[in-house]
Amino acid sequence: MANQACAERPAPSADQLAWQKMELTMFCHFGVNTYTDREWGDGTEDEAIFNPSDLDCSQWTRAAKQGGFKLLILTAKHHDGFCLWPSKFTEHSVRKSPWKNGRGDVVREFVDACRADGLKAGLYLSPWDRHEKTYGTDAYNDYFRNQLAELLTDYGTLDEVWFDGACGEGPNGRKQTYDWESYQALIRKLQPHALIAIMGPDIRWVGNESGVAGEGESSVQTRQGRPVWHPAECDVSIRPGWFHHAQEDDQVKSLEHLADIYFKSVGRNSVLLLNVPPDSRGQFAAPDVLRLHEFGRTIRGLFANEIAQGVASEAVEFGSARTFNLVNLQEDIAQGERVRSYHVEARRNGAWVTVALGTAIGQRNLHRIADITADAARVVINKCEGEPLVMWSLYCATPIGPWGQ
Ligand code: FUL
Repeated sequence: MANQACAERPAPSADQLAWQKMELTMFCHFGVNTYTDREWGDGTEDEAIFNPSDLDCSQWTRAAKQGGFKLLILTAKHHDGFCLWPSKFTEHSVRKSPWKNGRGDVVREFVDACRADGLKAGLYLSPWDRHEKTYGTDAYNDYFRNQLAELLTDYGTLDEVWFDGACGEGPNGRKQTYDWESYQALIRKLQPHALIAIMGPDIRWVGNESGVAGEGESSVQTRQGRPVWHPAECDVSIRPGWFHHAQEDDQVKSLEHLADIYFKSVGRNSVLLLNVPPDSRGQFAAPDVLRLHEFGRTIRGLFANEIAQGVASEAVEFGSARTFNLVNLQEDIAQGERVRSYHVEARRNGAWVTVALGTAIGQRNLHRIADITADAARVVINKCEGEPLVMWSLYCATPIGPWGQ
């Protein structure tokens, strides 16, 4: 649960804090849709179609690491109801697939690969189930809790459980009343460190699937009239679809687009959840792997040439004129968010000019600015709740994507 000790200024729980500091997380959409070439299955898919020719989850984790990603989330069950693990509660799973003669378990291979590579693991479990016959009745809530319990008990520590709010009709044409409270209580009991995303209290959907947070995105949100810590997550796919479709292999987002997403998510105090879908072999396709390598190299490169760093309102003298085009600001969010308005100034020819401005800072704010040559810089805090706990740094980066607008 979020630390609500100070009602006026909420702060993250230790698990939320660790999650926010990861900044880069990855979604992996994989399942029967990978084989039917669809985005939403209808629940009538034959289990036999799920048959990865060469599943290699360590290929996913290697590529994720190269890209700088710290946590991966697998779609254990999507809306079609097909389970990537051999659930005891349904026949509609890998158990009925020819893959590994029905003895395969993608969830197991996934969590093992994450741990072997030092990455955190999370699972997506769709409450909407278009296959399960009990869907639309009370019995489905038991079914769903049973499946959750399997996943939360049999696969070691999980760091995130991701629920979307999709609630369509099941195979009987009925809709389900989800018992969210009981799902959440079960997660808290069985995996107290797992953060509950979207339909849960720990992680907030940013409100679009383009990977873009609002300027001044704040982790402090009002719930029932009270301020609470509810940080934003930006989910977006590296491709047009969430699942792999071979005909989209040439539509992997450009490096420029991904860099822009980085600045508009991580650079706006949010966690990026980038979807990279394995193909029918059970591996990331070559263009995605290449892009992840490029992305990791590019993001690391942004911060390679530091010009100056300072804290709060201190003015830092460079000693000589230096050129910079990237401003990084961070708050010590363990103490909550304090800054509510700031601007960044540089001294050029003896005069201070404003080069960037913003409202909330939080975990990180990044500003891509036009090259400026100056001999000193400072951050002016205009509005702050208490003492500002701000660190800032300036870089001379190689611009990528939209810059300085
Ligand atoms: C949505 C789903 O309907 C999409 O298929 C995808 O899984 C996305 C992340 O969440 O609610």
